[in-house]
Amino acid sequence: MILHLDMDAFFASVEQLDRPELKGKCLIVGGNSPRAVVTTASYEARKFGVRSAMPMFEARKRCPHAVIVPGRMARYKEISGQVMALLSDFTPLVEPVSIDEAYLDIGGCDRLFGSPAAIGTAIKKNIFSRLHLTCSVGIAPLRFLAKIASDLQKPNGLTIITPDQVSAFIDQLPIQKIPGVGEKAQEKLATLGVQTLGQIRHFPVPTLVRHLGKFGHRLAELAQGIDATPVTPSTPAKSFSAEATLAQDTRLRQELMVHLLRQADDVGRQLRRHGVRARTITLKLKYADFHQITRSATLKTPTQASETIYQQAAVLLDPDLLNQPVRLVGVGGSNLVPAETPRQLDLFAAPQAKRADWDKVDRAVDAINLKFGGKKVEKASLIVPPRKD
Ligand code: TTP
Ligand code: MG
Repeated sequence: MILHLDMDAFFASVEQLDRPELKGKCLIVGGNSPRAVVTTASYEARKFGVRSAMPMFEARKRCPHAVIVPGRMARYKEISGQVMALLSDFTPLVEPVSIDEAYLDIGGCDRLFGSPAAIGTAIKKNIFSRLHLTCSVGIAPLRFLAKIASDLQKPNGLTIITPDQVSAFIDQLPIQKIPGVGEKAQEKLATLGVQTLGQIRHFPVPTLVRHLGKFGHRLAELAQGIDATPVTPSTPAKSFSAEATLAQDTRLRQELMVHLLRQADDVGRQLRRHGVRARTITLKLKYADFHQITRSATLKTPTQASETIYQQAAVLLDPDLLNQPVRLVGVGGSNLVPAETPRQLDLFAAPQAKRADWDKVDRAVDAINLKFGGKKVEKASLIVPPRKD
């Protein structure tokens, strides 16, 4: 069985999570300029007819009391990573397909978790209790039906199509519900008198191909209950990095160091989230004339500690490199090894007692930030002091 999961009103729900005063309210995520469109809207706002991709002026007309907030992509990506990590607790066969949806092959999960319904319920429960967000889940023997099913009872839905329901479901399935059938295909199919997927079976494949190209083949297969697309887990990352284009070009090392501190923090968090350590740390600089250099160092002991990454990046940022203005700075960790690999102890390092255990510090900070959402704990040196005026 294939499970498809899609978060409910994802960006809007994350905003309501981080700003509880917006819970239960009409909320629109999107720009505020005259040409802006709605990115997404809370289900409360959808009751007034607000939809993704609608011009903002139209959305405002339909729902004048809605709160409009700009998007925070970095935060949505962070939560998306947490959702995907949670899913991989159930099976390694997780294929993320967008920021808020994934397919899981739950074929092998039944011994551990029980029936497909039990697995779907457990996943929903887990996401809600750990991330305080709702999602909708569809489960079916075929991948395309799982996707359609997840949409049938949104929000907070769980829809299961059992093997013996597949044939009847296909017969009555409106053709526009099939992923990939856009307006054009729908028009062409209407000229053939096709309204449901079941009706596709009345046509020879060459006729379908003549009208729809390659997609005709695919529709013919789907109509027969064949969808061979496997769930393909994403290939593990080979490196993690963070970079920033500066508001103003600079030659000041101190200024670049502040960026490196933030970026090392970010890279460390990514490494820890993925359960890996980096053996190689790379500094990247792009100069005002756009030429770019990198400097790398290989550590004796692979790390996932933000502080170690920062210290190494600082060593790499030789003052000689700053003979011309810099427009972009970044840091990366590569040459990854699983975090559980036993580490060679550095026998000649400074006595352990005198060094802070940065691994522990990082883990505690990650846990607090995961629990409370967002960056509740940050390095003091990254906090901008309040202005006195
Ligand atoms: P969707 O899953 O399509 O929408 P959604 O999660 O907001 O709502 P639903 O409950 O119907 O699933 O998209 C996921 C996120 O992707 C969405 O929150 C915002 C973003 N998005 C865009 O940026 N542009 C778009 O046109 C759409 C549809 C979504
Ligand atoms: Mg969604």
